Amino acid sequence: MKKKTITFIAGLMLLLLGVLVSNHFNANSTGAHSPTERQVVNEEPPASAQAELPLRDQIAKWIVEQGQRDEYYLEGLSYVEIQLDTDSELEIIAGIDGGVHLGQFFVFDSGADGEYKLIAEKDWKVEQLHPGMAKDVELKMIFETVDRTGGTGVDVYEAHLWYLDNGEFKEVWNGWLKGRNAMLAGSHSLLAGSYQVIEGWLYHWETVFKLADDDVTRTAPPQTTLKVYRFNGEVFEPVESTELTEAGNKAVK
Ligand SMILES: [Ca+2]
Repeated sequence: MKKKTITFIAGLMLLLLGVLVSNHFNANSTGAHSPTERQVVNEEPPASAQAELPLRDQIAKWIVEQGQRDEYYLEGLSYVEIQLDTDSELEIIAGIDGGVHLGQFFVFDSGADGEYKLIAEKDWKVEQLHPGMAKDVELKMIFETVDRTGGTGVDVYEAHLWYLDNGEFKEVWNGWLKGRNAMLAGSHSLLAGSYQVIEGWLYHWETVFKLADDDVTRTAPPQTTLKVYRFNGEVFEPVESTELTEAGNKAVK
């Protein structure tokens, strides 16, 4: 009987020891889970942490969420923050450079809720995102963006004039600054263009040189044409040449 009692007590002690050791390991293993739980949390950061993404990543996200296309070459993304209108928030111009004549142009405006909205998406390949020459026409700040288009044997630089009106992007004029055409033998040409905006009128000149197939030899005297536009409160609309002729006749008289 004594031996049985000793065995029973020893067994009880072993059991107790077993429970203690088991609790100890459970406590440790619970501790070991903590970092895993933190990792899971890290995979889905709270909204406040998402708002702290680098701006370039945020812009890429807005383009994917708000853009018209299914896919974008986001590796070619660049942007500038810039003041384009009369509200104090900066607007954002972004561009995607997808190759020689491929690209997109975006303008984002900050809404009343502080969220940036995509207000313009154009298939323009823009080599300089910072817009040029803001013109004050009827108190509207008008900007210039030059887009490079073309294809095989054709290379065109086209100016686009635009402004923001209460969060709306409005293109008011477009015209060529340069055009090289070497697509077909016997009809190569070079176009050089320029424009000026003066007191609500826009003057656009184009000079065309016909070239031999070597793209150097001029085969005819250059031809220059002038087109005149007047701002109608919305866009620059062409002024009829008869109207200009009548004005010219009056000036001569
Ligand atoms: Ca602004």
